[in-house]
Amino acid sequence: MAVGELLAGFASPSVSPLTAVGGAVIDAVPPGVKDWAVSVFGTADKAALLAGMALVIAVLAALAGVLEFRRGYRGAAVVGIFGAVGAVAVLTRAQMTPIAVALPLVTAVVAVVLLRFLIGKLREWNAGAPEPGGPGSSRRSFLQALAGTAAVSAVAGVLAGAWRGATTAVSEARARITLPVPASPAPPVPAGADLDVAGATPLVTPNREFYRIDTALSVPAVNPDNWALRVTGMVDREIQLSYGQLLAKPLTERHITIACVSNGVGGDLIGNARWLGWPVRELLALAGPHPGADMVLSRSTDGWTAGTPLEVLTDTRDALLAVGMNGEPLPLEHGFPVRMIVPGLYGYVSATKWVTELKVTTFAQDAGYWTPRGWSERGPVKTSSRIDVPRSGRPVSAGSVVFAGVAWAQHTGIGRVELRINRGPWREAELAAGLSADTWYQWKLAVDLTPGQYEVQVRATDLTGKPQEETERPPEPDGATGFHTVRVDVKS
Ligand SMILES: Nc1nc2c(c(=O)[nH]1)N[C@H]1C(S)=C(S)[C@@H](COP(=O)(O)O)O[C@H]1N2
Ligand SMILES: [Mo]
Repeated sequence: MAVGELLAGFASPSVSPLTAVGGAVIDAVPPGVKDWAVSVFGTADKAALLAGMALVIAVLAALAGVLEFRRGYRGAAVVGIFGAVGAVAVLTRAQMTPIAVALPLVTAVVAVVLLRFLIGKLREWNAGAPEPGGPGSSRRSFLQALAGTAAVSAVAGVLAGAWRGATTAVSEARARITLPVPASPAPPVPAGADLDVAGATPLVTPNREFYRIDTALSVPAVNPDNWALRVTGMVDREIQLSYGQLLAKPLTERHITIACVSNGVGGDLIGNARWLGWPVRELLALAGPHPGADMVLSRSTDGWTAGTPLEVLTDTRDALLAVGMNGEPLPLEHGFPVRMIVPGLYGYVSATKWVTELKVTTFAQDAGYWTPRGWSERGPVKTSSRIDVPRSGRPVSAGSVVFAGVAWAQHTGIGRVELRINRGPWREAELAAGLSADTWYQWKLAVDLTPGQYEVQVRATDLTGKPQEETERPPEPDGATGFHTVRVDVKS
């Protein structure tokens, strides 16, 4: 169990095997039992649950030992079932990830190996056969194996606990933060920006549903009290900024849509949030970049880097050192305490989470994390559009069928969205008001369809009249292109 918890600490901070089973138990017990537990144990209810789980696990472990001793693999079967129950518990969790599902199974495999090893030693002792190491040596060997197992478990358990403690401390520090009121608030959402079509993508993505992409095996736990940002490299003055100093700056709040370069046509690695932060250009103006510098290499606590063109960070757009997301401090997964958000660029060249350094440099001298790995040095977001309803392959009834979705042309704005059916003529869709040129726009179009199969495609044109690229290309090296196509099955 300790090994499983330790692995979870690194690979799956929000759900470990134990917290998944505990959470599933909490969800499954009837409200009456929950009320009873709270009334008996008060705020120690979670500790009581964990103690109860420890008791059940100890009893099951003893049972597995006895069964395995009597007949090989019976105990292993008990452990296997236990691991499967853990995996099912993880599947019921909202924070479920493939790694989190695998961990109870890994835990069970470790437990079976240990069980078979220890029972083997016990059998040797119990057999009363001549002992190669002299009398009492098989007993000693069993006890040594047992003590070794206990010691390794204790170390793994303590490490897992320490890691969890660090994350908990950062979560608590985050909960105590009150974000300042922005000096420049987000412009109000224009009437008609939200077309409110059932099943369509919400205009602003809730934090919980926001896509997450990063290379971090464990979510960095960065305490805001120890956080500092350094501006280094080709600057007149190096700058160091604390979290408190950052919050004291006049902050700007804006709706900005960010997208991942790996987002395939029609994909969901894109989200729109209201970000609160300090404009990066103001920080850079204090540092004074040298002439000749053309890139800012931003670095996160875990060493990940992004190379952003200096001009994008110093022009009039709202590139932010962001501290807030939809009115809350950044969630840990989305870069707490501070990240970069740059309108118009894919995340891999701009949106550094857990950012701690901005190095002013040149493209000739430095490269961000993904550039030597085959991705383009520059990553402007390509104009694109998506059909969200009806879902591809889902049958709909004949008559007026409402198509709806989103379209984005970062930092330019969307001028027009059109649909075509079975490669027929393009028909213009209703385009909602945009929140800004830096966010996606909603669109919808009702089309009369008789029963049959249809292929429906969408195309966006930006406000300068430039249509999105038709040629189908994969995300690598600088973003996918092509029209999103859905197949609709219209029933009578
Ligand atoms: N520290 C760090 N920041 C990072 C990344 C990363 O791997 N490490 N990935 C980037 C990429 S590729 C994207 S698309 C965005 C995603 O941000 P999100 O997870 O908040 O949606 O974060 C960017 N910031
Ligand atoms: Mo990305």
